[in-house]
Amino acid sequence: MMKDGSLNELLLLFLSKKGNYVSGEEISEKFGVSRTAVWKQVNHLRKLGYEIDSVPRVGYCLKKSPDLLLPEEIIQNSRLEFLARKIYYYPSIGSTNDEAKKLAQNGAPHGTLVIAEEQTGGKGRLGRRWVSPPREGIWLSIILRPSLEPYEAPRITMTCAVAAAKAIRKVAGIDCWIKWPNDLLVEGKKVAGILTEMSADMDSINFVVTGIGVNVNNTDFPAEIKETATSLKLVSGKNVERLKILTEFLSQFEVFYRYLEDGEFGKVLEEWRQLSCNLGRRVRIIGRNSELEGLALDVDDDGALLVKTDGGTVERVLSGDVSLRE
Ligand code: BT5
Repeated sequence: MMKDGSLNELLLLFLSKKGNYVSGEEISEKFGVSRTAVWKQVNHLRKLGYEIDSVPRVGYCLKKSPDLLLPEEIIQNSRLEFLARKIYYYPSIGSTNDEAKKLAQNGAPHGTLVIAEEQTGGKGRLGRRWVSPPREGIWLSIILRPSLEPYEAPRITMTCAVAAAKAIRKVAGIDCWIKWPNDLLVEGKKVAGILTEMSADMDSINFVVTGIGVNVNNTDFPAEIKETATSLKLVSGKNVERLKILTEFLSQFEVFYRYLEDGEFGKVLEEWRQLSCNLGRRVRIIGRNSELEGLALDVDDDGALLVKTDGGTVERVLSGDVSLRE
């Protein structure tokens, strides 16, 4: 009934009949296992936090799920096409991006998801740390095999940002903004970050791993990010269902990713512009070896930020960290 790596069929059955009783006999017949084996599985689910009623001679009834990001929950609660055909789920892992890269190198298909309840070595850009405490946020990587040129890869980060900002707005009802190139902000603080990594040669992409971390129910952050980070719970004052944010994000991602693949990136760009908190504002961009200040005019097809400097020239900035000025 439950082998490692495969879906838990009993959980799928309970989820599909949530709130209704299913008899132990029906379950043991369906899966060809003993009633005791069913009982053991039910207890296993209870240990995970599932509230399951059992009434003698009537059966079992799933009353409440614990908001875990289990593959069965994602499948049951969304209608996805290319994402989530394969989902790797870990209660704890170093970094979902690192795991996804390994899986991709070993041939994992387009759309594979890697999800963890906790990351012990979550990564930001340039080797920075990404704080990823257990069950408080969404720590997810998506393996993609896009038909894009390597220089077009930043489009994937933009697509991801649009999908995440829209999902947060829709599910949590919170004004969420995109800060170029890879942050999502709420009330001026960072609520999510995106890390896109790529394996490519000169003119073709082998695979892309796009990782996103969203602070959902965090109530506290380590000292070094206390002033700059926030979560959906801190902003809304209430718990937000991670599973709802995740499934909405995945379905938005499918919609916008399709535009990207169909040569309609303009549609993604249009949404990105609407959701951007940079455009029309003064920015200071700190690159690896340089700094630049000016007015953020627009973003182009390749994800570059166009900045009008005080000298009047327009610079095309491909990467860096932005601080917003007045
Ligand atoms: C990012 O980098 O914002 C990309 C974060 C990507 C995280 C996801 S989680 C799933 C996947 N697996 C991974 O290992 N990573 C991806 P960057 O722009 O470099 O920002 C990093 C900086 O954000 C840090 O130096 C901190 O200042 C701050 N930070 C760290 N953890 C944070 C958090 N949970 N919330 C807000 N800010 C954080």
